[in-house]
Amino acid sequence: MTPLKQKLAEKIDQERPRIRKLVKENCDAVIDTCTVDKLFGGMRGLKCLITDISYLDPEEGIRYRGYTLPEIFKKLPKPKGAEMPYVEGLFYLLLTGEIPSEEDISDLIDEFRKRSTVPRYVFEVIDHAPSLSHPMTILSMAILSLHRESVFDLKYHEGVNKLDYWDSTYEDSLNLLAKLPEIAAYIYRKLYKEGKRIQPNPDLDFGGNFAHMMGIPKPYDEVSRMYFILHADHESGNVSAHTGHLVSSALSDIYLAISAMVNGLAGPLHGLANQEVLHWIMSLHDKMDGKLPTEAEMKQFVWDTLNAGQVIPGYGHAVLRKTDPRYMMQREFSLKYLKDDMLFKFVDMLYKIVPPILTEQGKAKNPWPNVDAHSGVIQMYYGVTEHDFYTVMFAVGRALGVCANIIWDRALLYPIERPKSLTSAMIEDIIKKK
Ligand code: NMX
Ligand code: MLT
Repeated sequence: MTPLKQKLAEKIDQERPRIRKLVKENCDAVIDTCTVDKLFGGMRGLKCLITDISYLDPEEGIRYRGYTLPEIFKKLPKPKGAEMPYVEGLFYLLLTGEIPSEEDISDLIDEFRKRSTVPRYVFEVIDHAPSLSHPMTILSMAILSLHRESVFDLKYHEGVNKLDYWDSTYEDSLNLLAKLPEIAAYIYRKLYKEGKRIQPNPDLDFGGNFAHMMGIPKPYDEVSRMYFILHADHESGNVSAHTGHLVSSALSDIYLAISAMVNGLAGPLHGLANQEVLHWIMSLHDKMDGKLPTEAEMKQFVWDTLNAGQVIPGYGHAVLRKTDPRYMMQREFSLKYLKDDMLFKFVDMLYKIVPPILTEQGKAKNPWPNVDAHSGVIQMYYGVTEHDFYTVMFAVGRALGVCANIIWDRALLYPIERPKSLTSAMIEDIIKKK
């Protein structure tokens, strides 16, 4: 057993009795109640999911295993001379709750390297995707095609003990994560760079290798590390994480679950918002003919979008009630490296103009920007000008958190998810009786 798997096995042995006791001794304790508002309102805020991997505070933002993002970026080990930490280190933290040592990271880099060979048929799936397929559709199909490699599926059909489900899920997760940077980068090269594949460099880390296979020189490796870490997890209730959990709760393997996760992320109210933000900003940029709009022109542009019955992409959030710290970290990065970039200036203006307008309109509960309001301009600055690709990178990052969650779901033997539904007439009846 590798040191990481060994550590995980020990943690699982500690956690299992704790959770069993918690449930056994408190099975009737009330945590939340489901009101009609929550029932018809997309279960907003309903406390009905569990994860120990991350927690989203409405005011503070995300914590991974108890650490804020600034703490994560400070504490996790970095490649020599780099500003951004190893993505491998983040995965180690999400999985074990511990900050890894340099040695732990080099073991994990090695593990990923051994598992990184992408089968030929995956490239063929990408090559033969119907023309005009969105990159997220192609990513989902590529991941789905790997289903035949599942170790979990094999062991399950051989008749494995349920206490060992996590073990083969861990194998599947590492096998998939090791391949994702190359799959994503190849989708990019196939769609936008005449299909010219760049072979992986076995000496590089997760983020560094992705940048290399995209064909973009340094410091894009730093951007990739930052991007994957920022997008890795956002507790369990968001559509992508919840979908991954839900699908895997049927004991569907990691390939089925992560492919489904990708499909959820591909919606414009979720991860696809990063692409929408760039389409939206570029429509104004093109109209302005290279000039920065005045404050009045920018305000008009925002109001025109709202008055057309559309949302302002990249603004608002179901849980957050302040500026997303993931936005702030990207803003700080941009102020350091691209403060004179024209598109950054658009984003900067929107940061000042949109929240008061959304507040004046009085609908959005959170008028502040989320992660997607910022990520695209950084990508544009470093040469990834194809907006439709941005959510693919979100998906690579998100897979790290969702895989860690699914491994723990299996370890703690969380059951198949199956809430109860009612008809609307039954709800009217319940209310009448009250
Ligand atoms: N622009 C215009 N209207 C908005 C916005 C916005 N950015 N955000 C919320 N509203 C509206 C919303 O459509 C709803 O209108 P109505 O009453 O007519 O149905 C009303 O304000 C109340 O919505 P909230 O309770 O504030 O937001 P909710 O929790 O339902 O939705 C989002 C959260 C994120 C889906 C929503 O804020 C939104 O559509 N934002 C724009 C898309 C976006 O940036 N999504 C990315 C989220 C982050 N991610 O990566 O997933
Ligand atoms: C996410 O990162 O998943 C988004 O911010 C959406 C959410 O948390 O609801």
